[in-house]
Amino acid sequence: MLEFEFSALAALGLTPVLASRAVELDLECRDAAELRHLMRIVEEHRDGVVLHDGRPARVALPLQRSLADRGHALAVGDWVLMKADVHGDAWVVQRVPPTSVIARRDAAGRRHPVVSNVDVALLVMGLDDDFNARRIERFLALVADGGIVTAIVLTKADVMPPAVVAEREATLRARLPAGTTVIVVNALAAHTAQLLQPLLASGSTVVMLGSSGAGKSTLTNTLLGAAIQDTGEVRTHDSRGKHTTTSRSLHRLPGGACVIDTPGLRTLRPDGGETALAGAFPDIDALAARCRFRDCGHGAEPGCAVREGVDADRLRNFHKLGRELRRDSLSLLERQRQLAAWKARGRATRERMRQKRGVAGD
Ligand SMILES: Nc1nc2c(ncn2[C@@H]2O[C@H](COP(=O)(O)OP(=O)(O)O)[C@@H](O)[C@H]2O)c(=O)[nH]1
Ligand SMILES: [Mg+2]
Ligand SMILES: [Zn+2]
Repeated sequence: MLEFEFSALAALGLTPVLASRAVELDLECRDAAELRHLMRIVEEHRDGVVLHDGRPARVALPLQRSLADRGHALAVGDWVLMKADVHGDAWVVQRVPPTSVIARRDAAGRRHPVVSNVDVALLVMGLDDDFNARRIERFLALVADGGIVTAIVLTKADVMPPAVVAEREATLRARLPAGTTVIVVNALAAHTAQLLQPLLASGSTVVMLGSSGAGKSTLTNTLLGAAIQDTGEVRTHDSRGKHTTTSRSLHRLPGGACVIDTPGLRTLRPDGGETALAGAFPDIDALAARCRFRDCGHGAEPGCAVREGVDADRLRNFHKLGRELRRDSLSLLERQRQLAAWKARGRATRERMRQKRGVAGD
């Protein structure tokens, strides 16, 4: 039996789709009479999670196993079914299939979810030495797959000379497809919350992504109107922040949206194949139709409309990300083949053992 109050949870980002998925999942649970609660994960730690009522919970082993088998894991933002045991300890027993997932791959090609059930992604980048157009394109590829509204937030406009701010903003706007939202802010200033208001609809979930020191936690605090998230001093010689935010966490804003602050992602490799790439580079996708050759690789081919119409460094980054994505999906296939081979070998060994025992027993 599932207990939840829709209107109360809607303020935390619960949608009708997620609620009906939760009800379905509850009906599938073996013990129909057992009381389960619909909860959202707001923090993630090594040994468990924190639920939206502040309660720490551990993840039941069967769920851990079934998620791992499918290459999934729980993330902040996930809706889950929780039950309390006889000691009153909370256990996460089911995960409601999320409506959106942002995942990255590590250097070995393994997939790691970053956050679930997100409506808006704010790609936060400093206008200081943190500024890097290629990295923004990488972040755009990271979030391109899930129907997530994306805005680029350029911070530290207050500490940079106005000419540099203007030049960097213009560079980015010229390079990215028209219609990309770019907002220039001082993350410390209270009025920045008003600038971002159109992206913070009540009941929606917003995630802050960006490298360490970019101003994600500062922005989170400004939106919250309170110093909740730790912010770090930046080492002055290279603008890199220390990793002060160690786990992702979800907060409710006064205006009714939820915001998820994240630590800087060290290895930022987008997940998802060619669709993520096409989603992040819609201009290239559109121009490709006008290339002379239908199978144009936008390399050295004559009559390439992409090479003509797209910033050269952007095109180089597109090719680089494409190579990475293909390599990752290849190594994933390779791992799946290995796993299948191990399983088959295990089955064969068990079969031999059984036959041996059978022979011995005769
Ligand atoms: N002056 C100024 N400082 C900022 C701005 N954004 C971030 N900072 C500072 O940069 C440092 C790193 O910010 P933090 O929010 O911890 O970065 P995070 O790693 O992305 O969470 C902190 O000392 C902030 O005060 C900004 O827009 N203007
Ligand atoms: Mg932080
Ligand atoms: Zn071409």
